[in-house]
Amino acid sequence: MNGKPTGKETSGGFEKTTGWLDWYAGPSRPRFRLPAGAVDAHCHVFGPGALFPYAPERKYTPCDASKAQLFALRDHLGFARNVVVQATCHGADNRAMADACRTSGGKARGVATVKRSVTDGELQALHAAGVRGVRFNFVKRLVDFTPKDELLEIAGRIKQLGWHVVIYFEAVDLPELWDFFTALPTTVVVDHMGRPDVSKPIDGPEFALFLRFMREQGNVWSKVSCPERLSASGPNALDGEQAAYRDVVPFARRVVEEFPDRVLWGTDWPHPNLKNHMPDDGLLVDFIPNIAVTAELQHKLLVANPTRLYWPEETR
Ligand code: 0GY
Repeated sequence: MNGKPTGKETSGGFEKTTGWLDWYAGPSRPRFRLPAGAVDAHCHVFGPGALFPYAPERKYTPCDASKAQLFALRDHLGFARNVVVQATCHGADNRAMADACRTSGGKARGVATVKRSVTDGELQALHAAGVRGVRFNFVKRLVDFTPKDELLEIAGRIKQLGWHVVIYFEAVDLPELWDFFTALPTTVVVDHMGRPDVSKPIDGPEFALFLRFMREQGNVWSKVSCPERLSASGPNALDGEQAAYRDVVPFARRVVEEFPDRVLWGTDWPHPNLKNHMPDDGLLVDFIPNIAVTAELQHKLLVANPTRLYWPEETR
């Protein structure tokens, strides 16, 4: 990519949501050298709409972001592999995500969205493509409610395949969702630390509940991703001492240091639903050493943990 805004015009008759920023086409080369085998464990592909149409029930229409563009970003940043997470704009139509995994030469695994009506054969086909998890989304601006008994039934079925459940929710909703989350029978991966409000104190009740959730539930992991989504202070470092997205640093660092074996990191490219600031993915990579401050923590976050979850056959 490197400055060439190729393929960003949404095609296939879909017009992208107004105000939505295009992803950053010329990311810098990170100063932080990722360890060998590093995995970008949270990213998406969007369409292209002409090939893989967006879901009728979607709440936003993104700009196209193809697998070729994702793989170019992977190589540019220095990641070895990707975990491609089904985004809500594709609903439960996993074709774009599965195609990216299937054609990645073993360099991508995926997380799908499925309905109760999914057949065992369809689950097997997703497994063969590289899918290792399902995503349950509770962010109200993104999805309509799916009954919890349907989700529990799906969780029970995908457990048989050795998959896990990825959950996405806002911090204020954790109390209401607690009983459901703690009933899930698989490994559970939380997107973006359960979206803490980083303007609130790190020792306040909201984030304390999230830490308690991870502490009490040994099967719960967290992505310490998306500073650009959570930050109010933004990408500009104040001076040489203070990092970009500095208000997110203590939250992410706390999670990494308390649960070093249950954390993952991802770019979240192509950054859906950002209207004020579109991050430079190279600078996002440079954020990592602020939250994982030793080589050992960085290796767990970027290599050992995602490999254990998504390529378990390599760690047996
Ligand atoms: C993310 C975050 C968002 C969107 C989605 O599937 C999605 O549409 O996850 C968001 O808008 O916060 O992780 O991509």
